[in-house]
Amino acid sequence: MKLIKLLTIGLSLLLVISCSKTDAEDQAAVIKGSKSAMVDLPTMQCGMCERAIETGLSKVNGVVSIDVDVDEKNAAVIYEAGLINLAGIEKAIAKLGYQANETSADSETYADLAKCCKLPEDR
Ligand SMILES: [Cu+2]
Repeated sequence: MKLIKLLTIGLSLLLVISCSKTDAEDQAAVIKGSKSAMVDLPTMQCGMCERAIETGLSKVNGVVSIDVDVDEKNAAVIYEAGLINLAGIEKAIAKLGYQANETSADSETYADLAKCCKLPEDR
């Protein structure tokens, strides 16, 4: 009886250890495959732009995180290299109506942006 109880405890302990090991391995894989990049956002104007870009990009598959700096007009992006690349990120930002590095903003989306989010000459 005592042996069975000991065996059960040992087995469940082993299960817990192996489970937590898998989690750690998964996490390591995510960190290993992720890259970071700075993206210039020369046409962004205000906090509304910041929210629009952060919200829009956080929904894009492969984007781990995005931190937009309004004053510096750029964004720090962390992404899964196996799921998306920098060109894909630039394209996703352009689709939201903003220039990303050398990738021009989608003109239709740009036209629909709030006045304060457009370049001063387009207001
Ligand atoms: Cu704006």
